[in-house]
Amino acid sequence: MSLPDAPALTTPKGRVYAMLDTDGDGVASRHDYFVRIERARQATGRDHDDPLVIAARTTGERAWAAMDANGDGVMTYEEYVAWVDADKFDNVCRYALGALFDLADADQDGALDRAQFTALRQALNNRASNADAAFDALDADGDGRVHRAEYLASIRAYVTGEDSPMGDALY
Ligand SMILES: [Ca+2]
Ligand SMILES: [Ca+2]
Ligand SMILES: [Ca+2]
Repeated sequence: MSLPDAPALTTPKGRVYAMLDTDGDGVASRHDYFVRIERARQATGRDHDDPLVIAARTTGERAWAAMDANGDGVMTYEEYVAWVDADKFDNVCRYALGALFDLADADQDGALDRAQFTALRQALNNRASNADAAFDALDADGDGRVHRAEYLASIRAYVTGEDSPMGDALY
């Protein structure tokens, strides 16, 4: 298996892809993808049959099926770059990302506090070193909470290459 070109890891899509490659072997596999959901389940203390866990798996299955179009269990970096765009984010990714956000939102009010946000990021294989910076960037009004819509909008802007001040902090 060939690793993605090193420069790719400095681009938004390269960084997202690196996050999706949970075991770091250079290729995002189906196993990598669902390990992230399972880690989020464990980190948020939810049961396997929790409706939110089931929703995360269902939206995850849908997203993975779209990303791994040829169904070989692997989404190469080239496949990911060719696939992801604003339309895919709006119709596929946002549901999977939103369902993961909901796992961490213990009181289901649509916002995460710093501890919940950090735990979710770590479970999803985001870099731990910038968790505080990411939270501060997303918590624009400084009320100590990051809202679901802001979270999704920020990731969308980052992945689709729009100007995103918190993109670097997020990933
Ligand atoms: Ca991998
Ligand atoms: Ca594939
Ligand atoms: Ca909440």
